Amino acid sequence: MANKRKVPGVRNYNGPAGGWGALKATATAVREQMDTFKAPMALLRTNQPDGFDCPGCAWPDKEHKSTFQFCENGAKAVTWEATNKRVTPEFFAGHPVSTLLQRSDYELEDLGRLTHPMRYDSASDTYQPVSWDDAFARIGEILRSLDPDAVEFYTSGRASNEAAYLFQLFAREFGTNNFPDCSNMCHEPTSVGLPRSIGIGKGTVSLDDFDHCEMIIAMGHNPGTNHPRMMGVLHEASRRGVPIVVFNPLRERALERFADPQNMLEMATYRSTPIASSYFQVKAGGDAAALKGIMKSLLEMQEACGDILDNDFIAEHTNGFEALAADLAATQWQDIVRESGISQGDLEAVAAAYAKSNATIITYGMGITQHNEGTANVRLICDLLLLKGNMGKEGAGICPLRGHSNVQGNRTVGITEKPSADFLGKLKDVLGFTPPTKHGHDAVRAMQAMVAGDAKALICLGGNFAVALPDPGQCFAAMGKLDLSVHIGTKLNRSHLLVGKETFLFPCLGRTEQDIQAMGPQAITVEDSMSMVHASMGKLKPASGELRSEPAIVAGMANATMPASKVAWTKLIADYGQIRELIAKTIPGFEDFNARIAKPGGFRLPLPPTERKWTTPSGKAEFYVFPGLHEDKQVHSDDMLRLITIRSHDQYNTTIYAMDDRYRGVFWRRDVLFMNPADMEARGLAHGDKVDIETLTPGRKLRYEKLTAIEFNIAPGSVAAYYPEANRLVPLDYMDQDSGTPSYKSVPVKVLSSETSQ
Ligand SMILES: Nc1nc2c(c(=O)[nH]1)N[C@H]1C(S)=C(S)[C@@H](COP(=O)(O)OP(=O)(O)OC[C@H]3O[C@@H](n4cnc5c(=O)[nH]c(N)nc54)[C@H](O)[C@@H]3O)O[C@H]1N2
Ligand SMILES: Nc1nc2c(c(=O)[nH]1)N[C@H]1C(S)=C(S)[C@@H](COP(=O)(O)OP(=O)(O)OC[C@H]3O[C@@H](n4cnc5c(=O)[nH]c(N)nc54)[C@H](O)[C@@H]3O)O[C@H]1N2
Ligand SMILES: [Mo]
Repeated sequence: MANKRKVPGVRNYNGPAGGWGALKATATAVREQMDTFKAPMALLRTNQPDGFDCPGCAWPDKEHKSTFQFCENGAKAVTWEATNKRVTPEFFAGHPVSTLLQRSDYELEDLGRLTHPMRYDSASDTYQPVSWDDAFARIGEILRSLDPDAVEFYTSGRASNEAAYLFQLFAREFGTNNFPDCSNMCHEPTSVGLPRSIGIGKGTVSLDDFDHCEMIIAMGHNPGTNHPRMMGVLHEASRRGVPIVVFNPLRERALERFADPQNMLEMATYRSTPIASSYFQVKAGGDAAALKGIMKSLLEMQEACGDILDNDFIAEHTNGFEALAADLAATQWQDIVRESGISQGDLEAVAAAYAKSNATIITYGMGITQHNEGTANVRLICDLLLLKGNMGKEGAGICPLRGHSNVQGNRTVGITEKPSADFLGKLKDVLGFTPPTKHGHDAVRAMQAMVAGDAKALICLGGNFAVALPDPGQCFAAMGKLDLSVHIGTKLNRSHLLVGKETFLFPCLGRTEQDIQAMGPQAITVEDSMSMVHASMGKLKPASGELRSEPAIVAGMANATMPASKVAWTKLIADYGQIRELIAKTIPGFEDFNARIAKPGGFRLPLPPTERKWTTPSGKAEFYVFPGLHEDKQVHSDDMLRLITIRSHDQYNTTIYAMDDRYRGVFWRRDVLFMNPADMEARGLAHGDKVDIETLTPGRKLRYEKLTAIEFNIAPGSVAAYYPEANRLVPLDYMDQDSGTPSYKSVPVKVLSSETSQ
């Protein structure tokens, strides 16, 4: 690489993750968004027993007492919400929607917080202020004229349990189970796969388990950026000598080396701690093959020397071992090596380390779920854990890293398009209306219904629906066909500007802000990645006097839509404790909800697998057989590469905080394609060349032109580009059939030099 051409904004990053760079970035986030006197108050209140839950990620804290002030990306999430910048009615009056659409996603959100309820006026092509009551009345009028199943109710995972619970009551009393939500693009394979294997769609480990584990396998997640508070746990485990085995196509710096900003010695001496003890650059979509290889090797070891598997556990607690063993025996090593991109020797070494460990945790993220075989991947992880009884044992278990800070809670309180009969029965008994039983739409199906013109209205409790989904060419146009769209948000984004016949934009309180209702200040609750439920109380003065809370906005719409509603909306809003009473009566595990959140740290929802209880139909944990290794047989092309879409370090999903990706060495730009040098050479490309990318799946022709190809340490055969820009290459119907989650991390593509392609 000595004589590599210089590419503007691209350079090697040689330091560890964390360290002084993280402290500096925290200070910059504060300086650019907030008053310096307000910032310490906000940051110090984050994840404290009487403060608010960090809107950054769903990683838990011990007794909800975090060392948050050192989490760089948490600080970005808080300062971004608590910014001094505002988007006022005067601003909207001077900026027609068509001109705002010219701005980048970064520029749109950086305009600041929304301050007033607004309604789109097509004559002037501007958003105009509207009173809350007039807006609610008009929305009610339109909704009443529609078939309930033509209305989509989207949830993004920042909404509180209370807001989400009211949202699902509104939709179900209105008459539909159409609940597209961000989880459908994220951890749905977990929600679908885990119940089939172990009876519940949630992770089984607690923070304490990390203190007792003997091995960690980290698959397909980038915690230095997306779950920075997890780095403390990995740092600690590494210092204890726990092997940490990483599977990731990209060399992610935080998984290699990390300097803990709380460790005085490391900070003072500029030292860092290695994180991964072994780093395997699996091919995009190659995890199923890698997992099968590790398991095949374990069974071979068992045959050779016995005493490797936990046979008592397998006999007492599981079903289906023989079928799994037969499938693994029939799977050939050469196929495993080809599909995973990892040698037989390496997979055998992982199996040997795993065999030795008495307690193993497997952590995983989007690198596992966002594939055609996402659900199978999740279930294969379970298989590997079950073979050695690594469930319901201290220091062991499965640890999905959830995305949005309350996405797990939203699902728990009823945001699902496939509700159980039990839950619907409880709603009927307690609330007195008959909820619909017909299954509704998830995120992709909701968008497909909009594209087809069958869905007429979309109500978004947060998020950036059209930008988060694949194929903007279809999604953006479909937004314009709607009779009604309603967005509840904190900051302006592109989905808000893709207006329909009538569109309303409602500004809401953020998690950091005080929420005062008729009965006084209100707390909300959230559930973290480890099923801990706790209260969160905003402390900052709201960004504008006109803001309403999410529960109040949902209740306002529901009241105006259903004058004869059985739900006492106004009473529920006066005191959120009343909403929690309803949750306690209709959702298992929430008994004494109000009393239990009074305790700092809250409480843990029931997780039967931690007691080796399996709520599957058979009453046992189920081994799963994944036939074959390959994820799709439709695409054959010798020069195919698999495209991974990833988050930069300065981004929160579709929210772009700034234009850098420090740990990957990319600065002030996002228009790059990360490539393996050998793949570049094979295509006659040099570092810095412009390339055009084409999707190879049958169907719509998807293209992204003039990205700058850069050499990166990424598995051969895999390329990576930033989400959401690269969504123009992801087909809307290319997904995991079990869960409906788009294959955002393994799109078959062809990369051509821009000079030669046409
Ligand atoms: N600061 C910040 N925090 C966040 C978010 C954010 O955008 N910014 N988003 C939140 C949300 S909603 C979510 S879901 C999580 C996302 O957190 P992550 O799960 O960490 O998500 P990604 O950054 O999309 O990518 C994960 C990693 O998977 C790897 N990968 C890609 N393909 C494969 C594969 O085939 N196999 C394997 N083994 N690895 C692969 C990529 O190289 C990358 O390192 O973070 C949450 N927290
Ligand atoms: N190509 C590709 N696409 C992906 C992914 C990928 O890895 N690759 N990841 C997928 C994943 S994991 C996810 S979770 C989805 C994310 O999809 P979404 O959840 O829909 O998107 P976000 O970018 O998180 O939403 C940002 C908007 O939320 C609003 N907001 C922020 N805070 C609040 C709040 O407190 N209340 C309300 N009401 N609104 C608020 C703001 O207006 C902001 O503009 O994207 C998915 N899309
Ligand atoms: Mo997510």
